[in-house]
Amino acid sequence: MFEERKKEYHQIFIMHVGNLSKQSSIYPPLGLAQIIASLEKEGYKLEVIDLLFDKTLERVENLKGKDGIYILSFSTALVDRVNNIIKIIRQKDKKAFIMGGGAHPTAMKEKVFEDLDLDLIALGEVKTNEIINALHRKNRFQKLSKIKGIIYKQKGKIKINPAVDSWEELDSLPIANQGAFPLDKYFKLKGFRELTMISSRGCPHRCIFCQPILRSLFGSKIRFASPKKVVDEMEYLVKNFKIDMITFSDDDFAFNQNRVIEICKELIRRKIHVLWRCQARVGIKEEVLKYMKRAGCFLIAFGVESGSQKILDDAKKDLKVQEIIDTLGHCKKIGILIHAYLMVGNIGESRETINKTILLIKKIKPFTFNISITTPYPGTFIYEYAKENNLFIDSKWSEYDHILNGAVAKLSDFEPEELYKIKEELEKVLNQESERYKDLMGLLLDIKFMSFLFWVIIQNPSLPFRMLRLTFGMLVKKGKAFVVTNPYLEK
Ligand code: B12
Ligand code: SF4
Repeated sequence: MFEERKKEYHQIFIMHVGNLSKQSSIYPPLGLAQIIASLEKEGYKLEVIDLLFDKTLERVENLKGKDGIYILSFSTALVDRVNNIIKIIRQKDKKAFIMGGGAHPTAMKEKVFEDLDLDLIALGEVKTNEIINALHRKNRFQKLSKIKGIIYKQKGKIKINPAVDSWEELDSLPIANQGAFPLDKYFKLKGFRELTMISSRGCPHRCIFCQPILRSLFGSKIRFASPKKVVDEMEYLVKNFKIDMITFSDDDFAFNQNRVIEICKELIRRKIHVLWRCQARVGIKEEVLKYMKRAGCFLIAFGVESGSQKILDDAKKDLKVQEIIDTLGHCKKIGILIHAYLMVGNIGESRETINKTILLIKKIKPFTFNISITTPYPGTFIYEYAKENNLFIDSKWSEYDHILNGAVAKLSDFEPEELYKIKEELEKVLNQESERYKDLMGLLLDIKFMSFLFWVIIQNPSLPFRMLRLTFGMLVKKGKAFVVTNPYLEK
């Protein structure tokens, strides 16, 4: 079979289209790294083009692709850049087959073809191997017509295939090949060696600013990698890339708390000493938090969002303000640092609800934070709400970034300019209320944590220098450095 494919071999380009000057966090892209690993496993040779560090698109202009297959993955904020990239590819490679996937194409479906001259889009977790195999056959369109979850153009006509109805077990996937990207550039830019992992896919919750796009990406059920597979991958990252820390990208790492305990036990049993952090929903039990700390988890990021119960209820967060106070209080007691994701400008936001958020900040005192302006991304319930109620302000796709921009619709009492001011006001309160030095001292005085750190440093002797620089940077930048890790960000 492979021989047959080799005869009609196409060059395959994997393109990371990120934009350094417009991106708050910098990581090698996990979705593409996963695709690379799967294609390499099938024997395909790939050209990986990381455009993140390129201000201009000169490298795309210099590409020598002929009859190439181009794989792009992007969120809404990147649409304008993707558009420019596609235009250049079309000029250079007349027979190019350009495909896109990730959050934006999945949300927009066939409407994406109105903005972008793509040949095919993948809705969520589609098996890229099947598409590439089909493209290597003479009767490619006949083969494509059998693949679920794709929309493609055939002689200018849009063909919509049925949706994906079964998803792969995470344990059967190869480890994402993050090493295919220029990791040293990433590490140098950030000042520390950090990679991401994802140990579960999907989120069954129903928050209106986030769903149902996640269900379209990964299905409505949450899938988990087994504790063994998770720890195998952590060990692989430690051994191969000498990393300082691992950040889990799972939407809710602790959805299954027994699994978290099993992962921690496995890490402890195999004596794997690595620092890690994750994001999770409020509600993790104290016992689980204790295991996490013992196994190297030093920070948890929580979707706190608002101190107003009404805002939380209207956003269908299924969360009580008191639960936030309790879980974050347990973290403080146990000595796990807290990162709080907060939002301003949700539907119904008013001076009164902002004051409630300020009261909550005064209680939870997070170590670090970020505040986003509620952004109705395509594929979310609030996007539909904003559309139906004519609330959108005329914005470019590149402004759909809840951290760096975001006020693309008037969802609340506040005008966009007022939201930026409120964001600044909350930042001030967060910095005043934070107990950063106390939280850090807590870690330094924790004998068990320090002996864990001792073993981490034995394996990674240059870590203390980077840790000091990171901590110093974070204290100077007042709590935002963990999130805004990109010094080249355009203000
Ligand atoms: C982790 C994460 C990040 C990390 C990424 C770290 C990393 N190492 O990649 C960081 C912090 C960098 C990030 C940044 C942003 N993010 Co983000 N992020 C996520 C999160 C939680 C997980 C992404 C992930 O790693 N998934 C795991 C991988 C394996 O899946 P995947 O990327 O979807 O790829 C798979 C499939 O989709 C498919 N696929 C993907 N591309 C393609 C292409 C082709 C051709 C094919 C065939 C298949 C295919 O195959 C892949 C393997 O199975 C998602 C929510 C979610 N659960 O998806 C939000 C999410 C994608 N992010 C979102 C947003 C808004 C952003 C930011 C704009 C916000 C911000 N300012 O931080 C920026 C955008 C940055 C940019 N310029 O693109 C939104 C996107 C909404 C939208 N319509 O755009 C999401 C959906 C969250 C949400 N619900 O709002 N993010
Ligand atoms: S905001 Fe978090 S909890 Fe809510 S649906 Fe999205 S990922 Fe799940």
